[in-house]
Formats: sequence, C-alpha cells, structure tokens
Amino acid sequence: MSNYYQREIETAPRETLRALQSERLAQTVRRVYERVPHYRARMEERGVRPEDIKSVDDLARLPFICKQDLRDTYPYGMFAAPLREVVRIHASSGTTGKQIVVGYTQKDLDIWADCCARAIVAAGGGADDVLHVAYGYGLFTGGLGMDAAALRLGAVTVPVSSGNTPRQVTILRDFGSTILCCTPSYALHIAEVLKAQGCTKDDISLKAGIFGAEPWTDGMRREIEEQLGIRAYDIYGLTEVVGPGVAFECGEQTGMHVNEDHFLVEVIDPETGEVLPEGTQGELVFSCVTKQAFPMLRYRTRDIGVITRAPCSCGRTLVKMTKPRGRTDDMLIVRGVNVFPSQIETVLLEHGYTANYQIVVDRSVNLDGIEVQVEVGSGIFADTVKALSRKEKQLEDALQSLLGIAAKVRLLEPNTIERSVGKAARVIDKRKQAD
Ligand code: DLL
Repeated sequence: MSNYYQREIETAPRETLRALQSERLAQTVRRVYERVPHYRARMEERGVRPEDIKSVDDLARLPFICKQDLRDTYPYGMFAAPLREVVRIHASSGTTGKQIVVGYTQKDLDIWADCCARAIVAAGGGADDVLHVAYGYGLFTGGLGMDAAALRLGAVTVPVSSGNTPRQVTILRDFGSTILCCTPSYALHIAEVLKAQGCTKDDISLKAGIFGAEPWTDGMRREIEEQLGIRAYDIYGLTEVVGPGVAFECGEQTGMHVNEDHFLVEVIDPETGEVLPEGTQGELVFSCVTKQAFPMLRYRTRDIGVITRAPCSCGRTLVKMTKPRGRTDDMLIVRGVNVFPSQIETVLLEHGYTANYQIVVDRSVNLDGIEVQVEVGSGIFADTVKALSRKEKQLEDALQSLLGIAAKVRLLEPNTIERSVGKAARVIDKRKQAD
C-alpha cells in the first residue's frame, strides 16, 4: 500500500530534504536564540552562536534540552511566540513531577494536523472513513491531535474520547466506524468488551487502527489485528515535540517514518550524549524545525529506539524508527540485567498468554524483587493448583532463558488487572511508593 497525503515531501529525494531541514534548522535556532532567554543562556554556555548552525551537520553543536529545562521554565518560559499568537495549550499528565506545558500557534496546529493526516492516509484512511477517536480529549494531545487530522481529510470524526467502554462498543457498531484511534492496550480492552457483549469482529466495520502513546510489541499487534479483524498501525509522538504524528507507520508495518521535514531525529548514547550511527540502539532526540510557539531543539525523549534509512517499499524516503522499546525510566534493572516491560510482553504473548499483565517490583517479593502477574483465560484457571504452578514455572524458565532474569510469575484469574482507558500502567514499583 502506498497512500500518501503529501506525496512530494514524503517521497522527496534525500538531498532535497536535507536542504530544507538545514534551512529550517538555522531559522529555528535564530528564533529561539532571539526569543527564549533560557535557550540563549544554554547556547552561550556552550559557546554556540546562531550563525554557527548552518546545516543539519551542525546539529550536534547545540545543547540538549531535557524535561528539567521545561520544569525550570514552567509554564511559559520556553515559548518562542507571545501568548497573543498562541492559540492552544496542551500539557503532559505530570505524573512524574510538574506538568509540561506546550503551546501552538495556528500554523503549528496546521502542521500538526498535516503530520497526523499523513498517518491516517498511510493506514489507508481518507474522506470515506469514519474515525472513532478514543484517545483522551483535553490537555492530552492524542484526542485533539487525531481529531484535527481527520477533519482535514474530510473523514467523519467521532470524538468519543476515552472511557465508558460499553458505550464505545455501541458507537463502533452503530456508527459504522472504520478506523479506531486509541492506545493499543485500550484497543484490546474494547475487543474484550465487544466479546462480552456477545459480538464478534463481523458485527463491526473497522478496517484499521492507529495506535500509540505507549510501547507495544508486534505480538500485541497480532493479538489486536486478530481480535478486531483489522490492520493495526503504530503512531508515535510526545507532548514536548508536538503530540501524535512525530512518526507513523506505513503499509509495510516495520517501523515508523519520522516526519523529518518538521522533526529531526538523532540517536544518542544516554550515558555520554554521543551521537550514535544509524542502526545503533540509543535514546531518541528530536529537534523541531518548523514550530513557532514551542520549538524544542535536541530534546531528549528518554525513549529507546533505532533509526534506519534503508529504503522502504512504500516509497517514502522519510527515515524510519523502530517501535520504541520503552523509556529509560521504565527500564528495570534486575540483578544488573536491563529489562524493558516490552521484552516481558513478548515472552508472555509468545507463550500464548494475554497482554493483560503487570510487573510488580518490590524488594520483599523475592531476592530479585520482580513479579510478573498475567491473566489467563478462564479455561486455564479451572486447572488444578498443581497444573497452574507448573505453568508458572514454565513461564519463569522462559523469562530466565530469554531475558536472563529470575522473575516470579503469578497467573491471575480473568479481569483481575485493572484496565486502562489510556496508557496502561505496566510497572508497579512499590520501592518508589515506599521511598
Ligand atoms: O502519548 C502523544 C501520543 C498520543 C502519541 C497518541 C501517539 C498517539 P505523551 O503523553 O507526552 O504524548 O507521552 C509521550 O509516550 O515519550 C513514549 O514514551 C510514549 N509513546 C508515544 N507513542 C509511542 C509509541 C503522547 N507508538 C511518550 N510506542 C513517549 C511506544 C510511545 N511509546
């Protein structure tokens, strides 16, 4: 499938793209240097002046910006446009500290809508579709971001937002929604409720889903595709950069094309900050080169991924990033071994378990302190205690041999783990709660 929304730029020759990026980068650097005292101070600390940044090759001369910079300048200190020109505010949930507040001018909103429209079109969507937007509306960027893109394409937008899952299912069925937009974990929950209402995938008209806002594995993709009878596409983004639509998946479903005419991507070693070559895993860093109100330059995402410029069969020349395997903050260190929840998810799904799982980290659980709790189907739960503990042991062995970690496994009855209507909370770190 090679559907484009903005063919010319999505398939532009690399040299054309580079020239455009360089020009836009230089312009944005000037903009922030002149308008944002915090940026100017950070650049001066490094002895960099705007005229030093002439092309994308000079990017690494700029300082990094991280979450702390945004907290220090809360709420509007990083804005590069006066509030009179700002037309929208979004904010991150702020579960791990002060909220991050971001602003958009009308032009910023227009570009954002284009970026998300590329994602919808790449997933086979357009004016004939009914887009069921079950990402949260409000300060979270998911709902309004996808909504604006659907509107731009002339699709029918169903702005249900998240929550009230039985009603979501009724709407999906009755309104004939063809594309579902929500977090992947919520998509699975919707599938679950659909089934509980005695319906099958044949009772709905969905053909595709655009899922993101949290890490999810290919195993989970297969699960969703099977249960809802759709193709499930990944979409990536973060509030600080723009929201959804920083990168999106095409029909090849092997990673996401970064909208790099607007967002430059680098991969760095999270320890040293050194820029890593293409194909090497590291922390993703983004620079916004067209934003007016909130142009992050070299923003450290803490997301771990890999980028590749290998040609894609869809014809797009935009660089591709792999599914981020998680955030450095979510990485568990178990007896010196680094483990991402997504790796545990892969093992669970490969062994026929559900994606309804959570990882509890607690010093008192066992020596290693991690317990993987996963729901099993009611059939399995009817087994004898002995059979259940055999299954737990099998899974513990699989985790040990594939990930090199000793984890305790606990199989749970169906519907015991709380469902999330947004981002699933995979890790419960009791050590942090106790601190
Ligand atoms: O989650 C924006 C978004 C909305 C993206 C809807 C996609 C769809 P934040 O709440 O600021 O913004 O969270 C950003 O979520 O740094 C990643 O850790 C994670 N994330 C987002 N998309 C993906 C994805 C939105 N496709 C943080 N795969 C990011 C893995 C993702 N992680």
